[in-house]
Amino acid sequence: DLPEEHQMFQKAIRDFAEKEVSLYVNECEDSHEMPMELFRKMGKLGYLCPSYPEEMGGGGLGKLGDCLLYEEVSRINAGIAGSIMIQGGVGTYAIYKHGTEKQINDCVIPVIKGEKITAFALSEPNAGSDAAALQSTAVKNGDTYVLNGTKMFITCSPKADFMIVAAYTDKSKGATGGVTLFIVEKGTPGLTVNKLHKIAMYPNEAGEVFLDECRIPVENVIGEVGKGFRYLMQTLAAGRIVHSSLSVGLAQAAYEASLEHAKTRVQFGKPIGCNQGIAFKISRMAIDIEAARWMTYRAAWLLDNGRECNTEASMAKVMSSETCVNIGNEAMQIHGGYGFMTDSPIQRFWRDSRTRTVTEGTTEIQLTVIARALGLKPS
Ligand code: COS
Repeated sequence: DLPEEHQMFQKAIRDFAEKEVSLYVNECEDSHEMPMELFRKMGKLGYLCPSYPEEMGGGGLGKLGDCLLYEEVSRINAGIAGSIMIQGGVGTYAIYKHGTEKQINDCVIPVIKGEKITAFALSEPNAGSDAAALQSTAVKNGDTYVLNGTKMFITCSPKADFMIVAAYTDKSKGATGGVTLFIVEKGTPGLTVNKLHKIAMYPNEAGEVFLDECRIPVENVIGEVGKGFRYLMQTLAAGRIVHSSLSVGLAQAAYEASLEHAKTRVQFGKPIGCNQGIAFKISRMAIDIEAARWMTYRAAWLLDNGRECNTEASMAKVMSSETCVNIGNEAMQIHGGYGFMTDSPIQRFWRDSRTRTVTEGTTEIQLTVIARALGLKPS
């Protein structure tokens, strides 16, 4: 079982998601915008960042708490869950772990309260899976750094009040010695964001971020200069765990709809679930969700207990995202023509689920991480 306090939180957040998050689904799916009002509401209730300590306004529930939140919100809407996930996840994690007290007060705490929005700007047009290939640069000039570069597919960037930006401060030292993380605030001269248009996860707004001679005070360096790539890897491992919980929640939604349809849709004089072909699909869904959920919780538990979790995070990511894609696909098959209708949630589950094996580190990257841990060197 989950610990008692986590069970209580799970119950509360499930109730909140069903009653409150559901109110924003149609509006966000139509507008392709994040629900800013919901963020503020959740911040006030202390629901936005359950992993952070209570003294900071969080729930003190560790990554396992984050997983429960994203799973329940994703069961209602994966796009909204995706935007929330950035806030207590990759968008603040490096500041929380390595930032100064001032950075935590100025950035992390307002995010926990739902007063500020953050984004995590790592990927670039030529640096997706190959994170070390990033080309953004930061050159020290007196008490500022001058940042130049382009960031791609940056979730929440169109609404971000600040973002964590990765750039090379010294290319000659390679990624592990030459990358530094910065806090770049909205309104910084030279910073522009161009909203991108996607086929899925509509409320999870994404943008292309341009940094043109952006002057950033040295106080906005996160942690130590040159340690950024290590912080990124740490951020991504934790990010893979919570990403998994979002996949579990979305798969759960598609499974529940499919189970209901299998019981109520009558063809040839009996519910379609009486056909072995359909019943077995539903059984498979139940098995895969069970496995993905517990792999995700276990990876979160390892992280919360200070244990090594890189491999388990990648394993959970592969299991949960592939489960989600498969279940999204099978849900479409089970629902037949009804699933294709734009007012059906099934087409949304199908579209949203397809993103899971691509975002936050592709399946191929996770398999590479796992293979390396097994002593193999796939190239
Ligand atoms: N915590 C702290 N440090 C970590 C770490 C973690 N969880 N994981 C790795 N590191 C360290 C390593 O120990 C290594 O340090 P040393 O050089 O001192 O040994 C350093 O970080 C670099 O790790 P690695 O050697 O594995 O780096 P690579 O360049 O070989 O990384 C992969 C290759 C593919 C793993 C990396 O580029 C990656 O994760 N790519 C996917 C990026 C991604 O997910 N993009 C989507 C982002 S959407 S938010």
